[in-house]
Amino acid sequence: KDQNCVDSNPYVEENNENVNGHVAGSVPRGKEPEWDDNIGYFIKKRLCVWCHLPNGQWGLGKIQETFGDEATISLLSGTVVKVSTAELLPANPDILEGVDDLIQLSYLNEPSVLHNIKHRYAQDLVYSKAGPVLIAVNPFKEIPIYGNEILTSYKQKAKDSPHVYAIADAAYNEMMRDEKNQSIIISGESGAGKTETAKHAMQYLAAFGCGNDGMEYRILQTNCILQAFGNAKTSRNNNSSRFGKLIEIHFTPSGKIRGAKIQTYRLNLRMASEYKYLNQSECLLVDGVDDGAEFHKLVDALDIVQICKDDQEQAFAMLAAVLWLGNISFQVIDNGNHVEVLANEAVENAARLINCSAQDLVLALSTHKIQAGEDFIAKKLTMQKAIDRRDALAKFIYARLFEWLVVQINKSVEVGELSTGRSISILDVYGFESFKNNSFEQFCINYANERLQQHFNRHLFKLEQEEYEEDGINWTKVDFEDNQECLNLFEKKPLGLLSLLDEESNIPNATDLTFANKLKQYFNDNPCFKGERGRAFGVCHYAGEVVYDTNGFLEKNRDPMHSDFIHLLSSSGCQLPKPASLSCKSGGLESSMQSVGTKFKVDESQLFKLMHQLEKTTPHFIRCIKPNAKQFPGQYEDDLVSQQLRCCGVLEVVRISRYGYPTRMTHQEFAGRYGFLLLETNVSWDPLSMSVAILKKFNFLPEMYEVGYTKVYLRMGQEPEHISLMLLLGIDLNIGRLEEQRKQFLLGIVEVQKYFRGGQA
Ligand code: AD9
Ligand code: MG
Repeated sequence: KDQNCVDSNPYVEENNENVNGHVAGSVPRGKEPEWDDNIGYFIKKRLCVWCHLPNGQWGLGKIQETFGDEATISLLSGTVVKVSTAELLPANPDILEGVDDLIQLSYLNEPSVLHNIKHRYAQDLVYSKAGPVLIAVNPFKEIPIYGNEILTSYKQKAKDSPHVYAIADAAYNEMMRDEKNQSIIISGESGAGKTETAKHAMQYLAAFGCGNDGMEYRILQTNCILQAFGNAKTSRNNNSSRFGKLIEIHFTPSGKIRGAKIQTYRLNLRMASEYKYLNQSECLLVDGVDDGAEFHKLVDALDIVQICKDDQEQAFAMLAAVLWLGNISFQVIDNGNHVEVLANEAVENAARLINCSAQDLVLALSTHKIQAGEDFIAKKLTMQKAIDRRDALAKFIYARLFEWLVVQINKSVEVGELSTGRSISILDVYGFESFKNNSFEQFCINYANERLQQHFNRHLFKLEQEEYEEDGINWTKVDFEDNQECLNLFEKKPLGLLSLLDEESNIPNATDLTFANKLKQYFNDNPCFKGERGRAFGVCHYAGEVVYDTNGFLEKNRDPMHSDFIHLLSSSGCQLPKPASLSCKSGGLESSMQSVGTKFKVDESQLFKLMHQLEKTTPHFIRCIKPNAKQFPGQYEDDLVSQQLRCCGVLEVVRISRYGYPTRMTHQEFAGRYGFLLLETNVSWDPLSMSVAILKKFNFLPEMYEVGYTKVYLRMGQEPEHISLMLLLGIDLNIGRLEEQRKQFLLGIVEVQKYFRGGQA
């Protein structure tokens, strides 16, 4: 590398605008003039800028003049506005409009990224790349980009535009090539399209991994069953998964599907507001959904995965028991202090279906056993406690039923001895959540996401750095500001949020308020923690700050299953899912019930197991984006999208990827493409020497490139002086210049044509 070719260009554009207000990493760089210094260049060249308008939106326009800190902008809409220069961000040249991969944008700022995704979305291009990550924006309508034909063209590499098929294909190929397990990690908020994306990925794998035994067909059918029992209509998604799922698909050495294994995570039965018995939602029909037809599909799927008719009958009987439980009501006695169960058909039916006596059920629902010396006495419950109990029992039975189904399905698609290095796991989990009111559920979900994010960061850096090292280039390791500190806040023992929550949950007189106060006392100085008023506290997550209300934290974290319940069900001989099969392999119903109890808690061990499993795979990431809250096609709400992009760290990823060397070409490619620009004859004609000669000739700044054994590595953000080469590379604002020249050239042709037409006329 020639150290003498440093030139003093004032326009080293390094795109370090920062949307989140912090710099993601520190990278050795050369001169780095502020964007302010570049404004003059933008005025001179009449280049477009984004300006933050008083209404909170971003407007695209050109700077007319600047005066001190104020700039006059003429918006493309025709209006002229005056804004502070601090509210301006550079826009990308037209030629970069709608690029496949955000990494290609010369300017990586929030409006540019939003605009790019929006521009693509308007043309039904719902997939884009953010470096190695696939972004999938939910179209909320059928678009003709799936099915066998398209699938085949991805397989044959006839198509390479961003697509979930391309991700599945990469996972499959890497598995075959490296004999290493792969994972496809799909995240995004509720309704963003995770489950649909997971299904498309499975379809792709099933199509190319199909053998002769129909196993792939059976695996696809599992979606239908789990969805029927595990999804519900919520205010955010008509078909919302109430469980997280990891499906591991195993392949033979020749790449055929052998079988699969499904694990589910925390069935979210605690969000009662979203999941109460059926009629309270006042919504029993969903447009475009034919429940009868769906039910037939379900029964077919149950047949295909070989759940026998008897078991199917019993599964539906258990559903009925849950519904009857919901109809049980209470009446007050003892001057309104306590309640007893109203004897009616609901009690009879529920008891019959659970297979216990009505009397036992009544006792379990309306009384609480407490120990008095050697004896237990039954104490009557208050109305609220009785209602909570009834609902807890219904949720519990439903959770058992669902678990039983997963066990049955796994039996049907069992792999036998697990192969190593030939599996692809697809993870469909809930993404980061930040609402106006955040409770225990968000606390658990965001903690899990904090862990996944760390997995994501580590992987991203590791991959990059390994390649650089192998190719022998100077690579100062990027110290990425990772989220370890936030994870420590959660996980440290004994002084972490989770330990303290467990501790407080076990203190008899503790309340949510005492818990919140304890946190404030211990974490006052922790930069990731923010004490808020009353019962609230804030956590600075990687995706932004979230304020949690501790109301209900202790109760939700405690084991909700009272011993009387366990007793009731274990002595009931409850019909379906037969207690024996219910309890999986380990012990009886009682032990499995306790494990469900603990599953409602923040389940660290489950998360650790999942992370451990994922860490052994090569990950592929998909971030799903929900373009509007109404589930309508064709609507793109800027605010909603930008909030999600921030939450899933898309901008960070692109930024990280660009701190490295996003443009890599083998010396053959590089020399082949630009060698003709070398007019000198004294260059030796081996590709590496030619690469070096090209870089020298065009005065590349030394900090902007590296020459490896096999490739040339270029950073983003080259400056106008390097026009010809960088134009050809197509990665910078130089492209704008090329575009200008092209426009001039085309205009010239038009003029010539006009001239001739005029002449003929
Ligand atoms: V939740 O966290 O489980 O509540 P998901 O899984 O992220 O959520 P889901 O996949 O269920 O969302 O998608 C929601 C709806 O969006 C689907 O029911 C479809 O109607 C719609 N959708 C999602 N992806 C696509 C797609 N690729 N093409 C067409 C889609 N419609
Ligand atoms: Mg889902």
